[in-house]
Amino acid sequence: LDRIPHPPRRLPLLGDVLGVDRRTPLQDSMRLARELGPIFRRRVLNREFVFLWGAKPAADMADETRFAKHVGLGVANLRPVAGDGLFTAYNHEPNWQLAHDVLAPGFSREAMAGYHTMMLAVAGRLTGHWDRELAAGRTVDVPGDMTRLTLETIARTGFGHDFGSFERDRPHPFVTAMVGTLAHAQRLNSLPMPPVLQRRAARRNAADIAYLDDTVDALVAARRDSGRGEGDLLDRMLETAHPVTGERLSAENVRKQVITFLVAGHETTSGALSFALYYLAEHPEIAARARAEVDRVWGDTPEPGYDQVARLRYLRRVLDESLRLWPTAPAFAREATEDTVLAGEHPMRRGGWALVLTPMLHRDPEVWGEDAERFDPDRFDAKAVRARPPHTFKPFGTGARACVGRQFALHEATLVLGLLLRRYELIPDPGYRLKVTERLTLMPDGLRLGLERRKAPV
Ligand code: MNH
Repeated sequence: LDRIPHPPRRLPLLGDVLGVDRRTPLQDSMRLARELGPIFRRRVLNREFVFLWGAKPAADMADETRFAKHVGLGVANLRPVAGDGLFTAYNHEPNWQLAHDVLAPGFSREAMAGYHTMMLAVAGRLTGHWDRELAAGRTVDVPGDMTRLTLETIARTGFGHDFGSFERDRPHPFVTAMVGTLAHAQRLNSLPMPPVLQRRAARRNAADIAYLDDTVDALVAARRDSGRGEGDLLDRMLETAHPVTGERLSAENVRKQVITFLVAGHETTSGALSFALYYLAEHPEIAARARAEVDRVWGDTPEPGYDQVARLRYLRRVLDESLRLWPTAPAFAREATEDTVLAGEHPMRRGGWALVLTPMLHRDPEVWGEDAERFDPDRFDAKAVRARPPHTFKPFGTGARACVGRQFALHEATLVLGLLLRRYELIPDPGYRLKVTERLTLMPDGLRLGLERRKAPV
């Protein structure tokens, strides 16, 4: 550990807290990464954390025979919210394997094709809303509207539920409570707060969790009363027995899974869509190329089919490139499952762990070149991808505990970006400078875009 660099001015007791801001732990770590190099440590109070982002150590940590997911920091802080749900479960908890085996088929190709029509219906509510904003001469609230969209999408496809987000001016209380718990989990890792504030925050957090639990309990009770839904995730959670053991998810675990999917299933996708729209508006030539592809692949069909989304190759690269620069779940933790040496250099004890800083891994100049900060979707054309070493692009984490919702998120986001490009020209606000807010996930703060209806196609 001693050989790993840390910030030069370390305070007694408090640790490495100079120049850090409770609201931007990730961007502070990115700054430190640039100063200290591919592997470094930070101390907060008496706790020492190792961060890494160099392509070599990060790729080594992807080795599933020596490393596994570590439930720590932000993820561990979410245990009171999401319990032993898929995202926050410890590797050894039996409910992880059980829920994984029962729920993974909910993300198969067939299942996804079934969600497609529901995704289209929700996207129609977004364009309806944007048409009205445009008619009223207003700009649109990108992160707010993307959050409405992705929450309604996961609620509908997962649980047959409608939060009415587009009919509300303010976010649904479920979103407010969820954002509250995420921000709380993030604050717990950073600078200590005075006890009075700590107690107040803990009370608020308990109330937020109670609200999430109550909302979900009502949703589940309604389903139990009404019988089967449309073959969605909730049906799966309530009815499917494990293919081998015959075991089912307990009622308490179902509650934690529903919360997990409602939270994990929308916040990150909303950020990914928002960043992609930011870059598309900033780069009209890239937007024009993506739009031409949509016109070519979709023609004038009013409703693109499931397969027509996967064929938007260039638009997918736009999305990948956005997730490269701003992976909206910006870090994941890995622990050694045996005594080992990381990247041939750093001895690690079994159970020792480190945080992989994805936005910096995605900017390592040795992999991405000296212009790594530049937005360029062609980095993801097939030839460039083949030329890169493995494990250098990790927006969805790695290994057995990687994101189960990956295809879901990519399908939803590509579909929606295609629909928006086909319908509107995006007009950036010349005064806007990208500002990233953090609440465990990332979001472009205050991004508003002007719209113009396209004249020619649909
Ligand atoms: Mn998702 C795990 C990123 C969309 C449900 N997700 C992860 C991890 C990352 C991640 C990173 C691994 C975290 C870790 O190692 O600790 N997820 C994303 C991103 C998007 C996303 C960047 C969108 C873009 N995720 C979604 C969607 C869903 C979802 C959509 C559900 C519909 N994610 C999950 C679940 C897990 C997860 C559940 C935990 C999987 C497991 O551990 O078995």
